[in-house]
Amino acid sequence: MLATRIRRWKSVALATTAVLVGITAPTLTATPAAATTTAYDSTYYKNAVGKTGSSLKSSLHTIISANVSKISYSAVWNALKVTDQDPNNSSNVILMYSGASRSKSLNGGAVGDWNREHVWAKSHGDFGEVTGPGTDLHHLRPADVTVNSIRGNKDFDNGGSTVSGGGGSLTDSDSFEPRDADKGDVARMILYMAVRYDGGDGFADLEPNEKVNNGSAPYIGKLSVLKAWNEQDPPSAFEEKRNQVIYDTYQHNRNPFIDHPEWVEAIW
Ligand SMILES: [Ca+2]
Ligand SMILES: [Ca+2]
Repeated sequence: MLATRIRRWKSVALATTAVLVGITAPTLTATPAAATTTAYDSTYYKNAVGKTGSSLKSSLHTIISANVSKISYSAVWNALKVTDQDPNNSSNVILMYSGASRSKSLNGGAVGDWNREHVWAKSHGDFGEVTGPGTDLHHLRPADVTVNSIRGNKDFDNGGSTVSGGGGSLTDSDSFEPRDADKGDVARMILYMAVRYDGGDGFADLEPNEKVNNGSAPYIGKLSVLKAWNEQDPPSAFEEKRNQVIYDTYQHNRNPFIDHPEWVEAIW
């Protein structure tokens, strides 16, 4: 609650500034994420607060890997119906990339359905759909079947042509750019995965890099673009709520970059 309250205040302040200087909010000018205080700093994050660099990353890895409940891939369907519920229509979920609101009952594999998008493409590190990174709700989102297929296993970068039904997302032969409202979400999910999976649990050590065309290597690019996206699109109430639901109800771990977006720059 504390984090939400402070961030709402920051959003108001940013919007006011944008109006004063005569530009349209939300601005896409990247400014470093301000340090945030959350209700979890003296508890969940107590061993990480005050650290930077590899020391912070290592502390966060320990924190977010401890006492985690893992769910099966089939259980992901029902979990997403809760974590990604449309705040304005409890029968629907909000889809990644397109931003569309679609009936929860249209989960499946046909055109017009929504399915389970691995934002960290499951081929990058080849973890598939087995319980672990393949079922980690912190990077799984409902997405339109067709848009999900267009994203495929592409790395993230700016540019390309318009994705049909993609809500303003762009793509070219080797990369995908989500619509503006999902840019920060993508960045924080990718960087969560990099901290959570460090090679010690039978899965690959996932890490961001500066490339596209990473293929099946356990990397996702481009880090510099993801860092900019984290700043351009700060955590929303929707993103904070899903982090809380995953923590309270499903996995009992948090995405530190939703709570503390400034930790992206502190590590990378
Ligand atoms: Ca967002
Ligand atoms: Ca890693």
